Formats: sequence, structure tokens, C-alpha cells
Amino acid sequence: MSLPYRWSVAIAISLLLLFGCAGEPAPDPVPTPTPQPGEPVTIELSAQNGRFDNETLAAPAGSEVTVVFNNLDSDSHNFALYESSAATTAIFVGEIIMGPDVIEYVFTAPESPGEYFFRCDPHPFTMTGTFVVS
Ligand SMILES: [Cu+2]
Repeated sequence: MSLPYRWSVAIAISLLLLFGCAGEPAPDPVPTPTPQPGEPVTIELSAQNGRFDNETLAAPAGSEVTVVFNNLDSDSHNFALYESSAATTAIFVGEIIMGPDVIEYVFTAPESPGEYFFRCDPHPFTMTGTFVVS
């Protein structure tokens, strides 16, 4: 009675399994318009009244980063990038400058996307931020 129906269901499932799991290879992934790794970026960062003016900076993985650091204080500041807020592993440590003065720090962003930590070494608790690598 219902045998042909069962057969057609069985055939449909077989076809699904055949073409769903072992079918055509996936098409090539569509190219994404993200910035090429290594594309240089320039970031402006100021220190004033013992604070950074921006506590979230970003750069593509592996890019050449220029931080134009404007120390507006009559005090010593720098920009230093670390793996984490523990600040045990430095990625880049910029020269400490007495303000008012401007310096350009050039370094290569980490190859691994993620959130890194930056700070001013003379003020490691009040001048901190997140460096996002995409
Ligand atoms: Cu400082």
C-alpha cells in the first residue's frame, strides 16, 4: 500500500545524503575587501593632564603602525604595547619623552588578531588602553 511512498522517501533521503554530504566541492570563497596585512596605518595619540586622549586604538594584523604621539604635558610619557595587561611581554616600547613634544613611534602590529594592551610606562595605572588587532 504505502510501499512506493516509503521508497520515494528512502530515495529522497539517499539523494540528500549523497549530494548534501558528498556532493560538489564548495565554491571558492568570495574575496573579502579587508585591508591587506602590512598596509601601513597612522594613529594619532595625545597625552594631556596625565591621560591618553584615546583608550582604544586599532590596526590590521601585521601592519606597519606609526603612532604620532603628542605629549602635551610638562611630564614624561610614552606609548608601549604589551601582549596583555600583565605587561610582562612587550611588543613595542616607545622612547619616553618629556613634553611638550611630539615623537613618531614605528612598529609592526602583531600578526595574531586580538586585543592587546598599551600604556604609558611612567604612569602604568592611569594611562592605559586597548590595542585591537583585526
Ligand atoms: Cu604618562
